[in-house]
Amino acid sequence: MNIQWYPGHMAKTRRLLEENVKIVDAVVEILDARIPYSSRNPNFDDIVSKKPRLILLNKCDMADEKMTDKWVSFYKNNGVSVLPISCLSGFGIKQITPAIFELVKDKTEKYAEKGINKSIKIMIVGIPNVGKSTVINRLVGKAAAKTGDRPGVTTSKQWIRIKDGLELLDTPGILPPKFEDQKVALKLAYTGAIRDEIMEIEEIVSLLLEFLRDNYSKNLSDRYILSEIAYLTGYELLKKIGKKRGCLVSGGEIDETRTANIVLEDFRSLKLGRITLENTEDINEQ
Ligand SMILES: Nc1nc2c(ncn2[C@@H]2O[C@H](COP(=O)(O)OP(=O)(O)OP(=O)(O)O)[C@@H](O)[C@H]2O)c(=O)[nH]1
Ligand SMILES: [Mg+2]
Repeated sequence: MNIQWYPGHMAKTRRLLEENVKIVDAVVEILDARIPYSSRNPNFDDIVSKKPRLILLNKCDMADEKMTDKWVSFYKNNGVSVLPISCLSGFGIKQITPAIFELVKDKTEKYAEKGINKSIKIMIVGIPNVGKSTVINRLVGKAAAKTGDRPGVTTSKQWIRIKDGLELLDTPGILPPKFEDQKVALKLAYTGAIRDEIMEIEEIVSLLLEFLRDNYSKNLSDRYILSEIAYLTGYELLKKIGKKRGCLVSGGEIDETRTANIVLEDFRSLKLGRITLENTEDINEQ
């Protein structure tokens, strides 16, 4: 299996980020709380390295609460400013603006000394579909930026002024040009950062089922009313779920593609519960 996606517009976006980083005061990087390691694009470290940075772990409403706490401590212990948030529930949203001003404190103090009245410019970056535009809309209090439940919704830059002397730059999501590790690519596929059309869905969902079997077995067996799943492979689990759901093609065979789509949709719509796909302890093995 090989998941790869780097269309031409991503190279264009990289240039856009490189040009605009020069004129911003700080960068807010948005991650998906379900994959706080895999949703980091290592390229951002090169592009935005010289600017103060705040990390937002978005979509906390979908992630395992205990794991989110662990990830927040992990980043804090590594000296990174981080806030867990949810655009859906509103959790943590009020803390974002103060955290941004804390980040650029030196600059605003200098402005104040010199009597300069200049707004602070922030660039929002992140891989596709993590909620960059939604965070901006939350902060501005209206639908100023286009959002959507698929990767690649924002296609160019857009400056949005929010109340407190802050201007935010929305940017398109970009993935690294190459996935060094297919495990990372897989998690991006589950969470919707990579277009579904390019994936071998039965295979990737079988692997998701193995992860759930090992880490969230109760969620899995409750959802599909399964028993004794510990020794089943992901593919066997897929077949079992297909049978339970009556996903059959003519001739009585299980419709694996349809079943895989059901499971993926259940995962993405929280029907399997709040799930975090990676642990702070795993990342050394990545
Ligand atoms: N459950 C949940 N969904 C969210 C949250 N934030 C954003 N979303 C959803 O995630 C999807 C993607 O949001 P966008 O804001 O368009 O993501 P983006 O990062 O701007 O994506 P691109 O512009 O394609 O790179 C939308 O369906 C949002 O409604 C959140 O905190 N929780
Ligand atoms: Mg967007």
